[in-house]
Amino acid sequence: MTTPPLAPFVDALPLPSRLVAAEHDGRLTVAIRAGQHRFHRDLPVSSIWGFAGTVPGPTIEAERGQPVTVEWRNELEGAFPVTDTIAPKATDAEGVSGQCVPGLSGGDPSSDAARLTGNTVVHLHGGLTPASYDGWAENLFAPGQPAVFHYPMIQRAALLWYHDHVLGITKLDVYAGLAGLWIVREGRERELRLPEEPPFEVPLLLQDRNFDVDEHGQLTGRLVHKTDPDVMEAFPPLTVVNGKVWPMLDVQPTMYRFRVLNGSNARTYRLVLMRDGAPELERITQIGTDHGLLRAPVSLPADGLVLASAERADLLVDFSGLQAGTELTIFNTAAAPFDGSPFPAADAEHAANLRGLLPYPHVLRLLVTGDGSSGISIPRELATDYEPLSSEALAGARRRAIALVEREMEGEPNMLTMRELAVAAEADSGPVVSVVDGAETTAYRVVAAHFEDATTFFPMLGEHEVWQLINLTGDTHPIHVHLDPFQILTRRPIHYDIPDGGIGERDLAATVTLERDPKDELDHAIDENERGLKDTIRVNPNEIVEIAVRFTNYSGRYMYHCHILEHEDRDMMRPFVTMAPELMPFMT
Ligand SMILES: [Cu+2]
Repeated sequence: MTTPPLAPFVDALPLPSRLVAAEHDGRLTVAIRAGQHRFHRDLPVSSIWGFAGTVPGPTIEAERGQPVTVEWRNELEGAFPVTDTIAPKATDAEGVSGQCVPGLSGGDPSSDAARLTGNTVVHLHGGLTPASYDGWAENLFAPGQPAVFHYPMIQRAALLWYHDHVLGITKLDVYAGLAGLWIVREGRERELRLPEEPPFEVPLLLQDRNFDVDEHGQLTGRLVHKTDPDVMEAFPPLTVVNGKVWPMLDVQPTMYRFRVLNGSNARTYRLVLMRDGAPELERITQIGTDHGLLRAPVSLPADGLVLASAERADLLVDFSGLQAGTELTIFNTAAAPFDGSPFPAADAEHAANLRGLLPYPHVLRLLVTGDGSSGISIPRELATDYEPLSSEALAGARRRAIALVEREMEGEPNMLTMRELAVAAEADSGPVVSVVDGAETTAYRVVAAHFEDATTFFPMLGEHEVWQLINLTGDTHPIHVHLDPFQILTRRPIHYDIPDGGIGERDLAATVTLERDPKDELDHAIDENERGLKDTIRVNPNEIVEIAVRFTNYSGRYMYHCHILEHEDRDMMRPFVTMAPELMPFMT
């Protein structure tokens, strides 16, 4: 399609440095600093902002039940290292999106971004963290201001990640490099004899990046965050794994454990392992998801492993039986913006799609070296500490409904909102959202739309709730709830009608029918690998997803939001306040 601007598979996959909490008595100091990073052998060094000044930041390793205190020491200084721009046109004369090529595509560098001075706040994604330390998006610390956060680590073993969460600029700060992995470990995983630590446990942080070019068209290494008038999310063309563009990893012919996180701003990946032009997904067994182990291992979906922004997968990958010199490659087949559309795994090498903002499907090359074989068998039973919840078991649970809505804006990027719905009273006048489920129709009205609207969700600690996420947009949104994990209950097809002018600044008029649209080609199935403890769930177009949440230990003000960072920053985020039950009589 187009020649890659950089040679794929020439740099070795870097492994982030490890910061093992137990070796520091649970007390860590992480400086947040400007730094220099080389994303590819043939690229000049890039200026970045990173934890410990590195991309990615160090991987923090903690043990379940052993609290960790981190002094996040904001030492950011100097100019903001990313050029933010909106290309004036979505495509060039040949119809190629500016997002698929390096450079600014005629866009002006944003002067607002250039003025950023390093206010930050750190959120541990997936952490069961007291509200004070959860990284509320407005509780910032400027350079020089200390932040000491306590993480109790009373939670299951899982791959978490920490990243900047500043209101309105998370997309820029994370893009600049402010992200790192955090692994919680525990005895159960050791009982199962799962690989722990490199070389056989390999973290893979996937991100996409773009760079500026000089007057000769040569890549400069300067990070570019570019959107366009048609697509408000950044979908940069180059896939970066652990900070390198299209790296390669030597593997022995044995069992590996890949801990995969999609840390991209907006891009969803659908990963397919290929050898000699054919998929070898059967080499991969998924044992865990966002909040750790599944109850039993599962195969990947036939099309490949889908991970939207912030989703994680714990994979066992069996390279045994492969001869030295064998090459395998992981490709991404997901077009952007992602809408759930399928793509056959067998065609993964040919998934490049300029219209789908996927000019290069390459992700990672694996080269088998040496010989040997796997002594590891995959346990049949994994987690024993949770049960799947049924809708029936939750019949009496408090229910909440949220409509995901995109509002077209003239001359500026669209706004996305999570509109919290309440059952309309008889006396209510004005627009309503009618949800038609068979013979039953429920009329709702919007009670909150914007981040700064008053809080309407006050879940009680210890009680299950069912949240209904109703997607009234054309794209898949990965919805993330802070604090405790949840389980997906149902994913149901809908069709909907929004009358002209139905999407107001706050009001919403729509009719949502729980029936498949005849033109809808998605299967709206729940994948086996989603039936675990999740903190981020994909809500596809023409779909209602129901999740069961239960908040446990910590009272306070938290956030839930779309994890497409350009959406989160453009208002697709809302607060909720977890409450101790005995305080409820005092809340009116
Ligand atoms: Cu979104």
